[in-house]
Amino acid sequence: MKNKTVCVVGLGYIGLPTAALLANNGYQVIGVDVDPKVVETINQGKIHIVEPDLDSFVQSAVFSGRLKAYTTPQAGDIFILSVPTPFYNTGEIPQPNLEYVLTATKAIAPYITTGNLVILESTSPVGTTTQVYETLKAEGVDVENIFIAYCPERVLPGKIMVELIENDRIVGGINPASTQEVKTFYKTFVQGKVLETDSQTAEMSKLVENSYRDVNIAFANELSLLSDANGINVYELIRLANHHPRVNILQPGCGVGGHCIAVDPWFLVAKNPDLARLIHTARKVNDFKADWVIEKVKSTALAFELEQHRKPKIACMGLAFKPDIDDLRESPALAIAKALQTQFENLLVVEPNIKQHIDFNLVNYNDAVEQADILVFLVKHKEFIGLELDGRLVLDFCGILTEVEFK
Ligand code: SAJ
Repeated sequence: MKNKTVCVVGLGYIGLPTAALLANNGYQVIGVDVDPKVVETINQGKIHIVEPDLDSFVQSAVFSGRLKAYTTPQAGDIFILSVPTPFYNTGEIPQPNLEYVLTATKAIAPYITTGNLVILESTSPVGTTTQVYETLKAEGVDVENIFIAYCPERVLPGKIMVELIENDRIVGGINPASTQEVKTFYKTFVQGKVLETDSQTAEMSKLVENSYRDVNIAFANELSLLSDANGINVYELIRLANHHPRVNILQPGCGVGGHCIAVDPWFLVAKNPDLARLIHTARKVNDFKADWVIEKVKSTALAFELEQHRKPKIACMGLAFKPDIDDLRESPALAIAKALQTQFENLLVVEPNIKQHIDFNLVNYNDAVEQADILVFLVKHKEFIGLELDGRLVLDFCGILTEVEFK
């Protein structure tokens, strides 16, 4: 199998690491991205995204001649689609946007020949692989004599190069022959188990994994509201409850962010709105948590003002969507800081993982601790742990004052 050529369409957080890994495993790889700057960067052996070890994988793949990037697809034996699947954020239930998947499918259609394997890796609503099949058929591809399958990725940003190799993978073909073909392919570079199913179950398993986390975090976030109303430390509460051998509650935060957990559950809700009631509610509970945080800061500031007869100086500690990263996509902390900036003059904003931000004059965390009247901890970055906070007015929305670990 390794003498084959793989065409990877979409060179983002999943496509580029996958392309580089395949090239380092002996495959000839064609990388495709619509952005000419991305293509140019990769062909220089460089990378356009932040991910540990990715640079050395890409460098060796490009310099060995096994990875070359283009702006349009080229002929190959295996085609991997790893393009974004965002959603249209209109109405009460956001709807999946399959434009990129279907455009990429049409783009590879002219290059597909008998015996080729087409794999969809993008997180997708149930039924999308069948849509890929239908689209290829409509484009004149002899779909009865090729293999088509879905294979979701489940890697953790920051550990992608390790998890792409070590994680178990789920593969599901549109028919048993496709499942076998795609399994044989992944087994050439994955050390984890490669588990077989059909394409619809594979699609749904990815959505279910991320919805499971969203629902569990929503439970924790709801507990944080109940605990606050009852004068209880929610982190202590969860730590104790998790000593039960069959209880494993995740941690509350200032909301749920990132481009996976906060997005994928909508694909289930959009498909079956009348049935996915718990998953829908979890999304709303997690989104509401950020609004609740804003109100909590405002009421604390008002109480301060009434007591001290001056407006407090407030510091927002952390902007990223989770600890120790520089990624601000869909970050509730960022949304909270933006909302507070409209209410409070001279808001101090701290994000140790980035140097500058268009909306804020970022300050050093030590300066913020020294200057602020109210410290609002939004993200549990390592820099904030163990800061001297005795006697300070602290609003802890991420467990900075308690020993808890985000899993
Ligand atoms: N969060 C909490 N409490 C927790 C854990 C997380 O509030 O106890 C929040 C985080 O602060 C963050 C959000 O949830 O805002 C998502 O963080 P995450 O670490 O759960 O997930 P991501 O988005 O970085 O990556 C996830 C990964 N899922 C995990 O189960 C850790 C990864 O395995 C998936 O492959 C990836 O989504 C994806 O591409 O779907």
